[in-house]
Amino acid sequence: MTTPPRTLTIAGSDSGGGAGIQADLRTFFACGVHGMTAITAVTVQNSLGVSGFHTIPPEVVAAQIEVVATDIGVQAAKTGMLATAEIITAVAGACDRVGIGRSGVTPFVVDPVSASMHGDPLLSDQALDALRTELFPRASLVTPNLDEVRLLTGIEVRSQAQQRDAAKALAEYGPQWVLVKGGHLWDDPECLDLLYDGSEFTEFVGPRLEAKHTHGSGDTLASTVTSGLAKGLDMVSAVRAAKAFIQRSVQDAYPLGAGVGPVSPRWRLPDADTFLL
Ligand code: PXL
Repeated sequence: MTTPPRTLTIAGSDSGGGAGIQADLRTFFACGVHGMTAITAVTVQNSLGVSGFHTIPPEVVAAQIEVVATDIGVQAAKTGMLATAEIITAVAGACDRVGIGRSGVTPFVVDPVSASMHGDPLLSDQALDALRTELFPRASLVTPNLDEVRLLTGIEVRSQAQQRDAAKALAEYGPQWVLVKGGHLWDDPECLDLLYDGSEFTEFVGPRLEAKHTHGSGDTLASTVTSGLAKGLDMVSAVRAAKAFIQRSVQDAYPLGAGVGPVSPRWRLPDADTFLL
């Protein structure tokens, strides 16, 4: 057997198995890459929300990145929940040392996770600034949803035209590409994800799916893009593939507990339900 492309997620654990590290690893597996983890925080979480979290010391986060990169190698990396400014600074330093991000050769997807879908904070207020100034300039791609756009830029997006303004504002922080996800533009009958490279826009339009169970959808999208980049796809192709992947995974989401269930890539394993029976 040959070794598959390797991807690294720098993110938090979701004890309920819906989002975060757990969603990323599931997606990496479904996309045919070997997933590795630098865990930043352990959340105490079920389908109803996050009731607390414990952060990992910044130097331990950095060390996780460095040991896997120097031995196993990383073809593309992503971030999820980073929790604190100190962790973000440690991640930026470790990524520079191993060539992840724009100062190196390894594509780096920064998903600026700031809160759970229930509104529970996953990032301290001081950390927003660190995200903008320390990670965005290193990012190959940033993937904010509209709530994150508001926190990061102050722009309240209510139309597709304002989505373009937001992409331009975010590009000022120095990422190579920006993907402004339109899923939270609830009145829009379609769902536009807008990709911007600082000069040109590429539109990815899909139907607005009536979905109750969408936990982990942002993580799954970013992990799919990361997998595509690890396999050598260009950014437009990786985002196009990821949009198709997340649409299908939202359709396959399942109920879990009393709250919100996770999106699921199990459609990639058609016989999983009957296997072992
Ligand atoms: O879906 C965003 C997210 C990322 N990472 C962790 C989370 C969540 C949402 O709840 O808990 C650890």
